[in-house]
Formats: sequence, C-alpha cells, structure tokens
Amino acid sequence: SSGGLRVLVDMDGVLADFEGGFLKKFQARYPNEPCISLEDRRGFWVSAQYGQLRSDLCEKAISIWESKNFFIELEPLPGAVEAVKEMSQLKNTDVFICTSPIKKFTYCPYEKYAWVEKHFGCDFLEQMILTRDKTIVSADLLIDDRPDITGAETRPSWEHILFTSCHNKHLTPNQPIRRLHSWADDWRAILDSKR
Ligand code: DGP
Repeated sequence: SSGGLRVLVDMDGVLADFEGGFLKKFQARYPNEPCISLEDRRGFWVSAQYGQLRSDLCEKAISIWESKNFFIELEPLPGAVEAVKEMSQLKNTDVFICTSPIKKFTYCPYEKYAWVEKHFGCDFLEQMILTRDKTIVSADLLIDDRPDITGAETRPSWEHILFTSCHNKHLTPNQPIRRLHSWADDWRAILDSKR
C-alpha cells in the first residue's frame, strides 16, 4: 500500500544480528585475543569498546565487518523477517529498510541488498534506503537500536523507537523514548499509536 503510515526499520541490530555475527567471527579469527561477551557490551560502537579493552583491538574489530561475507552471513534476529513481512502487508502501511552502510564500500552495500533479497525476496529491494543520515528521510517511525540518531535535520519527522540490543539495554536516555524490546514485543500497538 502507499500513502499511509511510513515506517523505517533499521537493519543491523534490528533485522540482522550484527552483534552475534561480529562476536562469532572475531573469536574465530582472533582465538587468542580477549573479546567482549554480549552481556558486557556497552555503547553503540563495537570498535570503541574493544579499543578500551586494548588499543590494538579497535582495528582488529573493524577488520571483521570490513571482510567479505560479513554482512551477507548475518543471521536474522528472532521474529524479525516474519514481523517485517507482516508489517508490509498491513493496509495503509509503507515499510522501508533504512540502513547506514560502513564507509568501506567494497562489500557492505552489495551484501546488504543481497541479504534483503535472500530473506525478503527481490520485490523488497524496492524498499531499501541506504543513507549515512537518517534524519533527512521523512517517516512516521524509525525503529533503530542506535540511541543517538543525529544528522543535518535537527527536527526529524519520525519518532525514534529504540529497539533493544545488548549494547543499549541498560541505557536510560535523557529524553523519554519508547522502546521495542524485541520482535515478540507489541510492534502493532506502536504503529497503531501513530495512525
Ligand atoms: P546503522 O545500524 O544503520 O546505524 O549502521 C551502523 C553501522 O555501523 C552498522 O553496519 C554497524 C556498524 N558499526 C558498529 N560498530 C561500529 C564501529 O565501532 N565502527 C564502525 N565504523 N562501524 C560500526
């Protein structure tokens, strides 16, 4: 449908298990280095926390998501694919996948499209928005696990719904912000509140 409620859904940490995929590949590639369990993750930037653990671990962390097949091999988060397929079939509801590619463009943008085709089908590629600035995209809702979403537009049109992740679950943001705790949580009620 078109002309109804517009929902932006983030990819890494909301649809795709970036944190789990990162930890698994970091441990496989660097078996003799320390790592940070998902339980101990704090802060959006994985490389920043690894850099605090030991300075050389920052670039080792970055090497993981800059590698071929990192993004395409991420597992969907529980219930994510089913929820977004269902959401996109609701009347008066337009769903877009809104994701920020990393700046090393060799594999990431291609693999993000391939991931969406693999899990949603090629028709869903119409719904892809790749941007480093989500504030300039207009919508009613943005479901995203990043607590601080800023950019050129200081008054974004969307309400940010914070999707709970290992790195933000202990966080109490300054401004009150609604959360979606998982895809088992009541995402329909959040959409209905904006209709
Ligand atoms: P998004 O979830 O759409 O805001 O995209 C953020 C991207 O950045 C996503 O691919 C995850 C990735 N990312 C996570 N931690 C770090 C980090 O420490 N450094 C960089 N450059 N990217 C990171």
